[in-house]
Amino acid sequence: MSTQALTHSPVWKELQAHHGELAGLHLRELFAADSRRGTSLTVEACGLYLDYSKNRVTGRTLELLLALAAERGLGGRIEAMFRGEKINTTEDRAVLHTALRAPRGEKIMVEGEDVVPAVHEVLDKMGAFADRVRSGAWRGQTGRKIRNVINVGIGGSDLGPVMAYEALKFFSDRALHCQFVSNVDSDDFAEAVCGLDPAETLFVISSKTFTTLETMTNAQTARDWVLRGLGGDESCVAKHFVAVSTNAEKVREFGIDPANMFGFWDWVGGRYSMDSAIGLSTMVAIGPDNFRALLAGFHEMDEHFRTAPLGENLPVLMGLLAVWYGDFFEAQTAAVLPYEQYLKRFPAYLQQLTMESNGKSVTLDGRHVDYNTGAIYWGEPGTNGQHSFYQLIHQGTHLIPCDFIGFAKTLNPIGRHHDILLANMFAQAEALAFGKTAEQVEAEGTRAELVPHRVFEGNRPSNTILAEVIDPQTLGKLVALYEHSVFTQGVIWDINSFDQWGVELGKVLAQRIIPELESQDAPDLQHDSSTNALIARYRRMNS
Ligand code: G6Q
Repeated sequence: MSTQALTHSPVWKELQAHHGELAGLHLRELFAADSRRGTSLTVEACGLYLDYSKNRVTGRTLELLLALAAERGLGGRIEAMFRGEKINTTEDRAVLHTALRAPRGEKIMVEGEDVVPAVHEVLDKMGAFADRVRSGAWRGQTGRKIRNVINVGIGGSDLGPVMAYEALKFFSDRALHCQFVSNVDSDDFAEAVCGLDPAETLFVISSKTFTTLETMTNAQTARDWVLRGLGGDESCVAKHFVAVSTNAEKVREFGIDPANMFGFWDWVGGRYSMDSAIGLSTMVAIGPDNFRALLAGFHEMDEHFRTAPLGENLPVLMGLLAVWYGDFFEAQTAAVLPYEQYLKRFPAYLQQLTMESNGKSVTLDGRHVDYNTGAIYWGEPGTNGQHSFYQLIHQGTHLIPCDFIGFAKTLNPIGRHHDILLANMFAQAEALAFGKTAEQVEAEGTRAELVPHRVFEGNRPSNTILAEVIDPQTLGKLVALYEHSVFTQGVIWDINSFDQWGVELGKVLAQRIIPELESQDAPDLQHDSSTNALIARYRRMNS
């Protein structure tokens, strides 16, 4: 791989010059100049159709971006990840979420050991457990069937499972009521268990480390709630709690039978873990076969990412376009707009995946970057967003590249809903790209003073991803698409997309402040004047 600083590379400089030439060009002109643009700037792979023609790019842009990828050694870096090299250098770990979805029989070596058999052993154990809960063979302490499954976890041990549960609700067993508790805010726990009977409730404590403050606090509260509800006999913990963790000792200490612990490995990063045992609650909800289909979808996209030429590679193209906007157009944010209600938590999931991965400002060898890295990701499902923030995307001063995600078919065909929904998605991408000129507005007879207010400049870029229907396999493909796009961006920026040191400082400071809030005697506060005053006021308000 090139060790030359990114912004000094000849390709980078060419991209800068090219951006200067292209910045004044309108998408209207690009489309007018090439009647085939809308079909040629597209790629179809793994059942996903990506239309990237409404981006501010030409053939030359793509050539240069692909040259940049080659110069940064993207192909070699992809191989290194799949091979299990320790590319997470600051934590000295391999990055092998791709091994979690490798088919039985494939070989992936980590420190001399093939990890694929162990992956399938855990999946089989999860499958047997999920079947027992779903069939009613697993009973609570009083012999009652489990009706409520509550995943307790946070960050990577929550966002993937919640997103997948919501996305695949159609495929879930409706006799089971699934809940997710993540926030240390007691409101979260209280509302999740409101009206539930502990005798019918199973908690899945999902924590890689089994030491995370929020999760352990909620797990302890859950334990108390179950014990209180079931007469205080400690033996009920084994019937109402299972754990997903890499820390067997802590799990045992909590009172969970290690036979009911589902393991994973340090080469699975939290935000890349929804397809590991962290997906246990997802599997209980949708069943082992659907979970396997989800994994098959992930794997199909993995293979595409690994083998497709860079210019026809969905995650690579999306990653390079993100670099193009972030570094050359100085776009600060990117919107993800699923026109599928089942994907309502997908933007929240992507926030962690993208921002915890690429929100970095030093290179792999510790030098401060002199270019933009990861953008701010956000979004809401369509059409709700249209009646909220789309105004700013259409007429505001910020350039916000958008990803529209839609499906040809709905799982709930009712009347005209789906055609109306998709018409809106196509219309928004069209309006953003082409806008409406002052001449067009005038020709409609608009009063002169209103014309500037009703002009849409257009030239707002977007991708459109169209797939057949939201199902387990497609969800796997979509998530893997974004995972690998994030990796592509990280490689170009020469950053470690797999650590998250930025979350540590606040955790440490909170541990210092907790006793200052709880102590009986006034603490000797040694923070800055603002933090001191806030703590003192909080204490007064609670006295
Ligand atoms: C993700 C992060 C982080 C992690 C949570 C929960 O990549 O590592 O979000 O998932 O902090 O950690 P535990 O699973 O260890 O409780």
